[in-house]
Amino acid sequence: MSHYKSNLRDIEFNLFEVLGRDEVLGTGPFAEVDSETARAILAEVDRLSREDLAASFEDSDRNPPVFDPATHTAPVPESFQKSYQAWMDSEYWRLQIGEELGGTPAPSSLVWAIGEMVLGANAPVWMYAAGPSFADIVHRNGNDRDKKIATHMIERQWGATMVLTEPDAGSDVGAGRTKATPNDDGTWNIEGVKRFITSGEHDMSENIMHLTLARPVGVEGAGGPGTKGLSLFLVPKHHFDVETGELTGERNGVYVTNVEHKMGIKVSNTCEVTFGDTSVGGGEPARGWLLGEVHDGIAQMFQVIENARMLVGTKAIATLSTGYLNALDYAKSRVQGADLTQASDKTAPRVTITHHPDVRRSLMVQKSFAEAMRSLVLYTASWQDKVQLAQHNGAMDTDETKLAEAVNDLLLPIVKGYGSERSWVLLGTESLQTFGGSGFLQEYPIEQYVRDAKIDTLYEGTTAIQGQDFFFRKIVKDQGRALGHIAGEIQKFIDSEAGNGRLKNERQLLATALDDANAMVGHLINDLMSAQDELRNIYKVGLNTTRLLMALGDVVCGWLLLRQAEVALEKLGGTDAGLPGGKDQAFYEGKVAAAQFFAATNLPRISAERAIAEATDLSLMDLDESAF
Ligand code: ST9
Ligand code: FAD
Repeated sequence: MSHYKSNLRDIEFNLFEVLGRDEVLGTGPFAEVDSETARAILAEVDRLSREDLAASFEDSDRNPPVFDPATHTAPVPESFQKSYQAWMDSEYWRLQIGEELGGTPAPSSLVWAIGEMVLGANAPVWMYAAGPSFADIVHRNGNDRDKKIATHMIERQWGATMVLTEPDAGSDVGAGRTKATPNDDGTWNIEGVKRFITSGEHDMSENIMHLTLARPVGVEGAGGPGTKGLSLFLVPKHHFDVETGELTGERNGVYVTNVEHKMGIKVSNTCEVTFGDTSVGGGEPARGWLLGEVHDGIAQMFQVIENARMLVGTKAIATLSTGYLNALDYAKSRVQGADLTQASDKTAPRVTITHHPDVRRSLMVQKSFAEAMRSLVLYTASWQDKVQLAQHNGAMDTDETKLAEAVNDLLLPIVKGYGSERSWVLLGTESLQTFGGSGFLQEYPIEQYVRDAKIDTLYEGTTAIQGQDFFFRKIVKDQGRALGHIAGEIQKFIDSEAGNGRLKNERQLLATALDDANAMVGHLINDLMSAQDELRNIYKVGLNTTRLLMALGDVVCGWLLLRQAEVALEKLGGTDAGLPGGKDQAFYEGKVAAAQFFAATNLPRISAERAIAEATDLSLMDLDESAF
C-alpha cells in the first residue's frame, strides 16, 4: 500500500472553485492546456505519485546511495531509478519549460499543484529531474552558445545542480572563495571546494551541469567582494561537443569528493564538490563557461533560488498533508479508551481515538494548517501565472505586472519559511503523536516524514534568512507596496458580507489579527528608523523578523481559509441530488470547519506576538556570551 495519500479534491477545489484557473487555462501561452486537459493531468500525476513514485520512498531511505571515493561515484538504488524513470517517461516535466525548448507551458498554479503530489510522494524525484528547468534558466540568460547547451541539457536529459555553498559560506553566500580565471579560448578555470550540493553525483544521466557561483580574479570590473562579485558558470561533469551535445569522452576536473550521511532525504545525494584540484581524479582543470558572458551571477542564481524556495515550501506542506491523512486513517481505526462522557464507567465500550476531544483537536490542527498552506502555495502560484501571461503578452513593464512580481516576492518567504516551520513542527507534534508509540516505528511513514521534512527549514536559506528577506527586502525595500496590496485585499474581505453571517465572528478575529500584524510591521519600521540615531536598535528588528514572518503567515493563511469557507458556504447553500452541497457535502462542511477552527485557535495569538515585539528591548544583546 502506498505511503502517499494525496488530496486531489482539495487541489482541484483551490484551482477551480477558489482561484478560477479556468480563466487562464487554455488561453494565451497555455493554449495547449485547457481545463479538461489540466484535470486529466492532475488525475494521472495523482496516480503516478501514489503508485510509481511512492514505490521507492522507503527502500531508498533504508538503502541509500553509497559514495565510492575511488571512483567519485554514488549510484542511487535501483528502486529509486525506476521511480525517477517513470516521472521522466511521463513527460510532465515539460510543463515547466518554454516552448522553444520543447516544453508545453502550463500556468505555474498547475505546475505547483502537480509539484505538490510528486514532492509529497518522493521529493528527490522532482529534484533529480530538475535538469530541464535549470536548462530553461540557462536559455533565458544565455548567449547563442548557452542556448545550444540548454537544448542539449533537455534533449539528453542531463542532471543539473545549483552550486553556491562553501564550508565558510552558507547563509553568507558572499563569503565564497571559489575563484574563476579566464582562459584564452573563452572558457574559465574554476578552483575551489563547494559543499552540500544536491544531486552533485548520481548515475541517472550521462552528464551533470553544475551552475556554479565563483569569483573572477584578475578581471577588470568583475570579482569584487560579497555576492555582487560572484559570476555564474556552467561547469559540466563531462566535456561535450557544444554543437551536437555528444560527450567527447574527456572528464572535466569537477569531482564529488564526499557524500554526506544525513538525517533524512537520504536518496538525495548531498555532495562535496571539488573543482580543479590537481590531486583529485585525473587532475584535470575544471573548465566552464560564463553564463551569458555577463558578470551578474547572484541575480542569475536568484532566478533558480526563487523557484527552489517555492519547491522547498511546497515539499514541506505536501509532507504535512500526507502526514495528516495517514494520521486520520490511523485514528479512524485505532480503538483505545472509552468516550470521555463515560470515563468513569470501566465497562463502557472502547471507542476509536477519533472520539477523544484531544485527538479531534490535533486532527483539525493538522487539517487546517495543511489546507491553509496548500492554498498559500497555489495562491502564490496564481500571481506567478499573471507574470507568465504578461511575459507572453510583452507587458512586463506595466504597473499590474510589477505588482504581481512584488506580491509573488512577498509571499515566497512565507511559503518557504512559514510553510517549512509549521509543517516540520506539526508533523512531529501532531501527525506522529496521533499514532502514539506506533508513530515512532518505521512500520509507518511518519518518522521518515519528520526526518525528511526537517531539511526544509534549513536549505534554500534558513528561516532566519527568510525572516530577514521578508522584512528588509520584501517589505522595507518594496516600500510596503505588495504588503499594502495584500492587506487591502484582506481588509476588503473583512468589510464584506462573506459567509452571509456565518463567518461574522471569524471576520472580526481576522480584523484584530490584521490590525496586530500591521502594528508589528509599524513597530519594526520605527525600530529600523530609530537605528539611524541609535545603531544598536537594529538588533530589536533582528530579534523580531522571524516572529513577524510567522505572524503574517498566520494572517494570510487565516484569510485564505476563510475565503475558501465563503466558497464552501455558497456551495452548501445550493442543493444537488437533494443534499446541501451535493455529494461533496462533507468536503464543504470540512472546509468551513477548518477555517473557523484556524481563526479561533490561531488568530488570537497574534495579539500576544504583537505585545512581545513591542516589548522587545536590548537585554538579550547586552547579555555576555558567557551567561548563555
Ligand atoms: C540550496 C539547495 O540550499 C537546496 C535544495 C535544492 C534542490 C535542487 C533542485 C531544484 C532546483 C530547481 C530550480 C530550477 C530552476 C528554475 C526554473 C524556472 C522555470 N530575491 O540583500 P543582498 C539578489 S542552494 C531575488 O545585498 P547579500 C539580488 O540580485 C543554497 N534576488 O544580499 C541582490 O541585489 P539587489 C541556497 C535576491 O547580503 C543581491 O542578491 N542558499 C533576493 O549580498 C544581493 O542582495 C541560500 O539560499 C531575493 N529574495 O547576501 C542562501 N535576495 O539588491 C541564503 C537577494 O541589487 N542566504 N537577491 O537586487 C541569503 O539569501 C542571503 O540573504 C544573501 C545575502 C546571500 C542573499
Ligand atoms: P549557517 O549559515 O552557518 O547558519 C547557522 C545558523 O546561524 C542558522 O540557524 C542560521 O539561520 C543562523 N544564521 C546565519 N547567519 C545569520 C544571520 N545573518 N542572521 C541570523 N541568523 C543567521 N547549497 C547549495 O549551494 N546547493 C545545494 O544544492 C544545497 N543543497 C543542500 C542540501 C542539504 C541536505 C543541506 C543540509 C544543505 C544544502 N545546501 C546547498 C546548503 C544550504 O543552503 C545551507 O546549509 C544553508 O543555506 C545554511 O548555511 P549553513 O549550513 O552554512 O548554516
